[in-house]
Amino acid sequence: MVDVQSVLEGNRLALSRLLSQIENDTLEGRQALAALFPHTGRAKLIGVTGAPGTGKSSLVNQIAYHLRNPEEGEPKKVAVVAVDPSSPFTGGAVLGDRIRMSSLSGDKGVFIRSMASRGSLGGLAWATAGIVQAFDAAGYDVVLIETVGAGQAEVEIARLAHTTLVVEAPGLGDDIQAIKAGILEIADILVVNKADRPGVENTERALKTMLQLANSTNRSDDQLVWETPIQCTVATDGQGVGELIEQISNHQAFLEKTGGLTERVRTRLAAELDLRLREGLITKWKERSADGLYEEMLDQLVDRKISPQEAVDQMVNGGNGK
Ligand SMILES: Nc1nc2c(ncn2[C@@H]2O[C@H](COP(=O)(O)OP(=O)(O)OP(=O)(O)O)[C@@H](O)[C@H]2O)c(=O)[nH]1
Ligand SMILES: [Mg+2]
Repeated sequence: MVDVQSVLEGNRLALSRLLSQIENDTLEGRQALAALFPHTGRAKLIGVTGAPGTGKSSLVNQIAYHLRNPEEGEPKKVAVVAVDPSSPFTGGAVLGDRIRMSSLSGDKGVFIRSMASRGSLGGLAWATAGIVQAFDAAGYDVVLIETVGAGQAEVEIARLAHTTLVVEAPGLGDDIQAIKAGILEIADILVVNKADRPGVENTERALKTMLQLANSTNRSDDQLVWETPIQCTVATDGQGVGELIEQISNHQAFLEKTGGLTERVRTRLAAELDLRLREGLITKWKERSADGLYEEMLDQLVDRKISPQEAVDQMVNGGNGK
């Protein structure tokens, strides 16, 4: 049984158990998340994505360290979710991540969870959403979500975040193949990491050009447009990380001022509501319809006797007899 009260009180063992339940999508995990939901919505969610090896984990480590040891104000409680959908190739990297995070080990104000992909990528996106909610309810002020930016699932996961950092590095980006339009679109802040390496200026210039192109086509009359900043960092020694954190605060202030935060949260929750509604309706339909009807429809589709749309019309609007 998941001890919801202990999770709310910040008990790490209870939280850790809950995270496993969520990852395995158990009934218990779902029930606990439902009980915790009223206590969510407080954490700041920061997505960190980008091509493999650009330094995302090192950067997350640095950001977490800065938030734990601020120059002024109270240290923040920080949670990290590292999502690794390409685990067959980088199975070792997850462990590597943990080691790289070691400057934070032993710090009770930090909780790190690595997730490898199992089952569908879509499932991974929803499991990540659940894990983020659990951290939120457990009182973590900031949740950093690291994904390797490549496919749809990563973009879905990035959509969870209030502020998304897209991390680039010199060398990879000279012809900017690493940046697809989709990934640029989700960037609230572009980070050029490994700024100690040659070619930083080229990468920065190329990104600037791409941003200008994107902005000139997306120009709205709205004065309240967020101009995506480009921040150079060296994640191995922390250069530029203080400035990056400032940019993150600027973005969050911008979202609050313009109502964008509410809008993002609403869009995200609508996506979750749609997904669960679909799931619920399909289950209900199967319960109520005649045995074998679903398979029968599927057979007709396979034989090309009926189109998927026609099948759904029949299944929803009649023909199932109940
Ligand atoms: N020179 C230099 N090396 C860096 C910098 N940041 C990270 N690295 C190195 O780059 C390598 C990859 O760093 P990670 O932080 O694991 O990169 P990642 O993007 O998380 O990698 P994946 O999760 O495997 O995609 C490591 O050897 C880091 O030490 C930097 O600013 N400068
Ligand atoms: Mg990593």
